[in-house]
Amino acid sequence: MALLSFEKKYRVPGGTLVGGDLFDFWVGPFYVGFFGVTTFFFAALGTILIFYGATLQGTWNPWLISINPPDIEMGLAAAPLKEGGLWQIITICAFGAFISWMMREIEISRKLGMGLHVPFAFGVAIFAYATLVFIRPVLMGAWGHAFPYGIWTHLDWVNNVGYTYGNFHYNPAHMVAVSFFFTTCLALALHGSLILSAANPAKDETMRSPDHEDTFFRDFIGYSVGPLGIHRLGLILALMAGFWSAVCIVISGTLWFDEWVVWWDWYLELPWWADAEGGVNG
Ligand code: UQ2
Repeated sequence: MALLSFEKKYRVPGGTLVGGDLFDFWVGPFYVGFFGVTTFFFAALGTILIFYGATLQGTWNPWLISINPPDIEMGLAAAPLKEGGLWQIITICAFGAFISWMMREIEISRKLGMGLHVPFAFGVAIFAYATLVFIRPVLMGAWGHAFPYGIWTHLDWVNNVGYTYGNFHYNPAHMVAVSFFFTTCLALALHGSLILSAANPAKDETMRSPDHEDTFFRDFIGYSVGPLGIHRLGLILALMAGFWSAVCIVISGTLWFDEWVVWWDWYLELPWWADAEGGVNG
């Protein structure tokens, strides 16, 4: 079905969670909905407050603008506007916008009778953000443990927090997360190249079918995960990358306080070589 006639058929009232028919309309290509309005409100307010923070800071250099959380000494209190309060309100705006955006995805999915995979996946991204600016700071007792909203300052934050735990790459959950990121790249590179090799034929050549795609991998490695399976695999790999990223940072400073390399001492302390000559107890 041509896109325009499809949209005419499916752009019908209903499926909304909040607001009934009130915001159940489109502006150009965009569905609005109650959550489109709230997304716009929070995104606009948050952006204006970032610009206000830049004027307080006295720079318009985009690399240097930074909205900083309150000092650690302020704990979990509500801070004065110019001492981290701006960061707190901007964080609330960010959550408002992100959650509204996810709710809008849910409404659109409902309207079209689709699964909720897209909003669920976005929810994992929101969870990872929440881990950094809410869950971990609350567990550690201060908003000052959250990261600053600045292009260079957030890089400094990642660097400094990483080195607080020695070489952060020894964090086992970080290892798992990185492995998922790379495996996601592997899966997408395989998938993208396979699809293009079959579905984007040269001029005057014929398109190949999903059977060709399956057969390529069965010939190649004796196994094909299948045209639906590759998308299940891709989604789970990507979500696991985000999930384990959140785990690796939330355990740093809450469950584990030492350098991450020390965590591996359990390996050296395994009884069958700990007491041997040259072992940790030997
Ligand atoms: C596949 C298949 C696809 C694909 C890809 C594969 C026809 C169009 C890429 C091959 C993928 C495999 C064997 C899994 C690799 C495992 C990891 C962890 C990367 O079989 O079905 O559909 O796109």
